[in-house]
Amino acid sequence: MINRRQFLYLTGAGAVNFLNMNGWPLAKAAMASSEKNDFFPDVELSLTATPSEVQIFAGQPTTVWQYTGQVIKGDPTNLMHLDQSYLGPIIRVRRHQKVRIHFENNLPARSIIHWHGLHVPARMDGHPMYVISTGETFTYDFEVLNRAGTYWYHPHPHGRTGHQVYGGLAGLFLVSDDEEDKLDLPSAKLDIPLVIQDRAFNPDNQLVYLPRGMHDSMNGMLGDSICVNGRPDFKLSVSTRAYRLRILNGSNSRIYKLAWSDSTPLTVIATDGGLLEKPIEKKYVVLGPAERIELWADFSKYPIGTSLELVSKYFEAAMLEGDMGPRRGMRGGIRLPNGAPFSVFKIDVAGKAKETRLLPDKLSAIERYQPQDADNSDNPRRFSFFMRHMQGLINGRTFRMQEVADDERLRLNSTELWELANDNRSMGMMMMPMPHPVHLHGKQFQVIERSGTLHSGYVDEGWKDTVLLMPGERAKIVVNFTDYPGMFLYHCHNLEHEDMGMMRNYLVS
Ligand SMILES: [Cu+2]
Repeated sequence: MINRRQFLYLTGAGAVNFLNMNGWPLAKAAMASSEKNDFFPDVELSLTATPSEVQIFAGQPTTVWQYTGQVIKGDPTNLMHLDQSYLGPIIRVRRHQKVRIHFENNLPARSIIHWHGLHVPARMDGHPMYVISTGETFTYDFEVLNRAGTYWYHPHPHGRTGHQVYGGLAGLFLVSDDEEDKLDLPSAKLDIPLVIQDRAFNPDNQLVYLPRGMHDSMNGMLGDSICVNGRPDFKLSVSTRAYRLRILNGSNSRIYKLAWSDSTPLTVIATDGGLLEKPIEKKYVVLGPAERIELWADFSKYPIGTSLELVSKYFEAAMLEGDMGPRRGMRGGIRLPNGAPFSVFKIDVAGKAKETRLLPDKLSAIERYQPQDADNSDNPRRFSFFMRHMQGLINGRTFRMQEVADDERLRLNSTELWELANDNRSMGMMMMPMPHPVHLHGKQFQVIERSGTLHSGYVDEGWKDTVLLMPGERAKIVVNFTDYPGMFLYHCHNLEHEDMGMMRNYLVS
């Protein structure tokens, strides 16, 4: 079905008309029009954000906010719908495809979509200054330049991102490419998306957001129901063969310390920005909000009837380093605090497979950066993340929509060394210790150095767009700003911290 607005657009009535009908200022529409002249999409999709109901439990359905999608041009496999889930459809495209996505806002709130991890022009990145109101449409045009990997999309309206993502607005954005094809990794039904999110439900099966107010917003939203693909009772039935598990931590604030219940090491094949050079084994993997890992999970060694679990193990979420010694942070009566152990989902080994695939020794080629590769290697740009007086701060500054400070201005075509710090102490005052997962928009970077207590659970071997900093931790990253001038965000991806202002712009020019 093509609605009237799309029809006008497709018949060449012109982008300006289309945009003006949606109440955009003329200057913005004209700019969009000139950009569109030479853009011929391979894939064209519509994504609508709308209030909806999902049957999660027996009895009353749960009211959610949901993305629904349609393929306007392309292949039906460009969108994969999850059954009985509040999550949006999985977008599947190939590298170098040109993608046009019409985002239609049917929510009773302003919103905009951010393509998390994708390297797209500033105007296509979902900066909150581009929010649209109820009934309006924002059209995204971009070429997919990213490597094959597990990316995702979610809303980004300032001050409401936590609320909207929690309500159900999120989906995976999977990219494949020729390099990945050659590996012949487990595909189709053996390639399993797993979006892990915690939620709190009231006795009427409705989502509860920040029930304890201020204390909760400092910790962030922490629910006591662990949902996988939108289901609190998620179970995976597998046969005795190898699977590719794509795991996204889509939680607002929860950190997972993932491990197999039988202590088999995890075999990690990819991170935020796609495949690693070679598989690596980990006793456990620590995954902060927004981070992704892909696992190679071979069940061929298990007898039929085996039950396994992916678990999240205990860790100390609010460790104070130095002379204070370990101490629990403020937890305000949260039933399942960050660091508490639980089962994420169950796996039943139910079927016998005739054959299994073998794990490739080499997955990809990654050119590793050294600190001296950065143009500012003797003088890293330093960003310090902390919370004070209910305000999220980066280098002491909170978010302002259009503001860029001197130390946030970068040169196009530069390679930069950044030092990110989670500071417990600022100006001699003791700050409340809390983790900060730091995300850069529009870029994949490399983590070249870091400190920390959960160190052995970090996978820093590949490309990343989000790096978890536990209290007192620091990480050095190298980022390359070779193209796409303009204003992009960097922020804490604890969504409540982000909404409290722990977000800033960087400007590439
Ligand atoms: Cu934070």
